[in-house]
Amino acid sequence: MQITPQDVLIVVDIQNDFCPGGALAVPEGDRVIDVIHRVAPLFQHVVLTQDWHPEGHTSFASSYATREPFEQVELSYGQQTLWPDHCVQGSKGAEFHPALRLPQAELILRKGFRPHVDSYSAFFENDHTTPTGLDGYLRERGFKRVFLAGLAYDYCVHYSAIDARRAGFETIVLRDACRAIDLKASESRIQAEFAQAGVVEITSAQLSR
Ligand code: VGL
Ligand code: ZN
Repeated sequence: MQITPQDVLIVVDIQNDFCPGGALAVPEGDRVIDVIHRVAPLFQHVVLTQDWHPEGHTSFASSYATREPFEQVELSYGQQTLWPDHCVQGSKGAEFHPALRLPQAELILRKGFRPHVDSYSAFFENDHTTPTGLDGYLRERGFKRVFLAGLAYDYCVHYSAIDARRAGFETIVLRDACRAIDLKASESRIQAEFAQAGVVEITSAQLSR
């Protein structure tokens, strides 16, 4: 697949807390970094996302007296999984992994900063109505295709891909440049959803300039 100037690579949440040793570590999360470094030079445009929660965020189990991480709660906008405290604004865990080197990135899109709404998708928060502004940005920049890489495959990458497609972008997930929090539970369901939505999955080796 040949990269054009109307393509953008969106690198999702390569932050310390999502990598081994972090508060919400994705198994082998740091392994995507080399893959991303290999493909990024093919792209003329790169955007980063950063999960960016205030302390006491509504998605943190610690914000509730009687809840544990990975339980579900019912919030005003529907079911929400509770997580260990992670990616707290200004913390070490919220910083990009120190090995990540993409100084050419043109935008760092922060999400999840509203105290009472979580945001898996880089386009819409979990209430499915509050936009992050990314759609408008990409549209105004004239991009037609969105390529996604990063963490976590089953959350932020998954929901960002579905929303990118819904927003009208051709959407391609670089499968080997992603890792999941819980792949067993989710991989076949996500792949069916991608197929249904028209999101394409490829491996990074299929890219060329
Ligand atoms: C994410 C869980 C909680 C993600 C963010 O970026 O995939 N997952 N916050
Ligand atoms: Zn989060």
